[in-house]
Amino acid sequence: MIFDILTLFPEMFHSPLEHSILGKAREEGLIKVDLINIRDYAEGRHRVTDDYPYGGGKGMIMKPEPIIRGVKAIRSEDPGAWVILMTPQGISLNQGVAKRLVRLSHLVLICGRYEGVDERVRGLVDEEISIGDYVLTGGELAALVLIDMVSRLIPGVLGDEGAPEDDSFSQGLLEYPQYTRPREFEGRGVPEVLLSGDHQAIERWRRRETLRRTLQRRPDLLAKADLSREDMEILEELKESSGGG
Ligand code: 6GU
Repeated sequence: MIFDILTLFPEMFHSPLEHSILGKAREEGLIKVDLINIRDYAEGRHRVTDDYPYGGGKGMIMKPEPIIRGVKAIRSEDPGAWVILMTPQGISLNQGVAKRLVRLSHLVLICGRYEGVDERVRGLVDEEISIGDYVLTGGELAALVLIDMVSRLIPGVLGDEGAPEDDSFSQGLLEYPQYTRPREFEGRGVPEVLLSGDHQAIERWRRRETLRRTLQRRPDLLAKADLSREDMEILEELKESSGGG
């Protein structure tokens, strides 16, 4: 998977892409991240990339020409590149969107900054993506979130670190509680069943805790989840024992 990043701040990407799983994925050639400075496509002695908004108002707007030139340069090499504008006005990124994007081979992420991007950039992108209903100072952190989410879905990237199928959200539910050594810490133990060696009992306990946690914290997810008859029965029990509702 190739990620091309169009940004005014390529340095913001260095550390997150150098370490841990993403660093290893890059070393192994499973992902390739090219950082492209939008300023390199700006013209004139000062290579200006932003300007005042027509009609007045606060803040600066990113000029269209440098971004559009950058995108055209990438598309001239690979007409199949999928171009995404990172903006709070886009569709919300979630696990389903990441699963769709991982099927593509070349993503181009445009990171908006300042108060916005000239509307004419919107005309040439394939889609616009936001990472949630809050405001960031720019699209760089959002692009990193997207790269991380998509990369870990590429076969081989996670290795022994875990299987994406077990994650919170991949089945539309929250993950069950996990414990490691020590067996007792500051007077708090580990649930007995996890020490029992009874794998069936452990699976049942984990499913129940997954359902309990999702019911408590994210009941909205239960409506969309793929639940068995047994799951439904456990949920009814959990609702009764927590005092109805
Ligand atoms: Cl993609 N950009 C900015 N600036 N803020 C955001 C965002 C993106 N997604 C959520 N908030």
